Amino acid sequence: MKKVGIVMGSDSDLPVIQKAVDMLKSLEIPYEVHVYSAHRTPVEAAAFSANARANGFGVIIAAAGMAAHLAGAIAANTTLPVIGIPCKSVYLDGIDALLSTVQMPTGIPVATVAINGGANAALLSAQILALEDEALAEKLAAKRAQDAAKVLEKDAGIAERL
Ligand code: RP5
Repeated sequence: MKKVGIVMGSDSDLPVIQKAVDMLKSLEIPYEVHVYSAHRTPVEAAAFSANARANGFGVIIAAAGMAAHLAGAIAANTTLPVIGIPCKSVYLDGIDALLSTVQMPTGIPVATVAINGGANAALLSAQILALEDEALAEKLAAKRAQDAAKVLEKDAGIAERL
């Protein structure tokens, strides 16, 4: 199976990335995690992205906060699908990173998930890899069914209590 590359702009983004890592682990998807910044280490970020396809990656997740250029900078150097996670910082509740990540100009797409949406970034990358992997597609379908069963259990509990 191809790997998921996970890049965060700073180790302060780790709590968000941890959610993505946990989800990938639960689905037994191989991954690699790096701290590369679009601003502080632009050369390393570009090199990782430019070599990602040759290095066995199928999708890249890029998480950054504030003026979050990382996902766009990663996407600029690869035609692999790039999923951006806008991270919430202390000042603007993540709206700054959301707009920076989602508003990519035509030609260089970034699939942006919710602010701090680490788990969904992992699930979306799994769905992309599952296009060519029937066993993974079945795992994802089973997870959806389990999640739905949990909601229906809660529904029954609430109906009983109220
Ligand atoms: C961004 O700036 C990082 O992705 C992080 O979310 C934010 C703050 O970085 P630190 O100052 O905590 O390293 O580039």
